[in-house]
Amino acid sequence: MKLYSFFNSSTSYRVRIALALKGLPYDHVAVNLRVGEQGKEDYRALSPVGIVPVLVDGDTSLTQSLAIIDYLDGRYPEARLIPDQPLLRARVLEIAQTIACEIHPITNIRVLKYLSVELGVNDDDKNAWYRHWVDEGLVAIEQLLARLPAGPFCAGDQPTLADCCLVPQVANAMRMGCDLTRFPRILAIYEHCIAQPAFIQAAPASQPDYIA
Ligand SMILES: N[C@@H](CCC(=O)N[C@@H](CS)C(=O)NCC(=O)O)C(=O)O
Repeated sequence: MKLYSFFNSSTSYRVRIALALKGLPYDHVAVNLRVGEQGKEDYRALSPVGIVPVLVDGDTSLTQSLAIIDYLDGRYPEARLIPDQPLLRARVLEIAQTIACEIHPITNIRVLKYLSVELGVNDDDKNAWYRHWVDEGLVAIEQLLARLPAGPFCAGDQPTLADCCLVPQVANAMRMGCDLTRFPRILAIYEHCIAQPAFIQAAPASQPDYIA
């Protein structure tokens, strides 16, 4: 398998965690978002929207981190990241989609770039936008986590898709200077996860394209 990824991309980080938790080897292909490599024509043939990650497995090429993880879970079921049990599955998806559908799309690079380049929003206001939507999403997630089985991970004793999404979102929020002190559950899960070998392997600083 081949993963097109950028070290700091939270969506690439989601898939890297899933691959590491499943112990699946892959080749890393760096797509430098800082210089716009995601917009190049040959890359758009793989990712029509012009985003990372892209997973290539044999002749199959897939975009969208949640779809990729769902594919990996079906094709390489050890260890399962999206539970079978209907309610637990829905709860895990609830956390994942709150991040992937409510927070991430409006705090993504091209949205922030549009705010500053097209609408003339200054850096302070752009950062306020970012922090506002992250804060609102994390307030919801802190409450949603209380509905899941207690444990060191989002859904109890085993990592799931919810952790694959939560850890990169928290890492980004920390990098952007968000105040997370009101989210003790989220922080406890984050601290636990980042100490696990698979999460260390998937972290931005462990990637070959990492820039300090
Ligand atoms: N919904 C997509 C979002 C992917 C996405 O937006 N990735 C970001 C990096 S985290 C990206 O490539 N952004 C490039 C851009 O906005 O130009 C997924 O989950 O894979």
